[in-house]
Amino acid sequence: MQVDLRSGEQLSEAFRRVNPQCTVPALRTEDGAVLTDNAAITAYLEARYPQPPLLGGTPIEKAEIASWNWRIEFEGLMAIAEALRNSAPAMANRALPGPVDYPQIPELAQRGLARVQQFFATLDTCLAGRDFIATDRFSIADITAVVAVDFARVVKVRVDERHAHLMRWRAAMAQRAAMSL
Ligand SMILES: N[C@@H](CCC(=O)N[C@@H](CS)C(=O)NCC(=O)O)C(=O)O
Repeated sequence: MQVDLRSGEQLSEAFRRVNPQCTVPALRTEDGAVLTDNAAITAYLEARYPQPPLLGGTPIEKAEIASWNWRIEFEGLMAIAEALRNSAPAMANRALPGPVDYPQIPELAQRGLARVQQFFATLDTCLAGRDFIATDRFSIADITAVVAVDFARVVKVRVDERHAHLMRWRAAMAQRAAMSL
């Protein structure tokens, strides 16, 4: 099911019946459960389809990947959302996702932008001398980071020559078969 966020379909009665939190993504599993958080969907899919492991193999790999994935969500995706949602006229009163309206706080948009710049610098430092973000293998952290780096375009932040490692990594990610689906 496609949900058009621009026209507010996530707030419709039909979608509220699927996910009362009015957010995407939502995944209905084969046995009818509805999972409404990225973390839950990721955990379910890894358990259901364990190969290749995207959440790590060894205990320390699992920990490193969980740590980086959380940082990318918190320092990257949430910073972008903070910048966008507190400034875009189309999101007036929609500063947070969900069924409750919240007004924009312009200062949070400014802070969000600063955090996005810092996030790009953090990823660039992380990728110096390595091919993947969390471990020496491709993981969910790389997937989340591709989404975050690309999504930053909505607040006009792009990878440039200040981020040589990040640029190399993003070009390598583009070569992966799944990226051209
Ligand atoms: N609980 C969800 C929240 C995801 C989320 O915030 N989704 C945003 C789009 S990326 C959304 O549904 N926004 C709806 C809105 O802006 O009203 C998760 O962690 O996966």
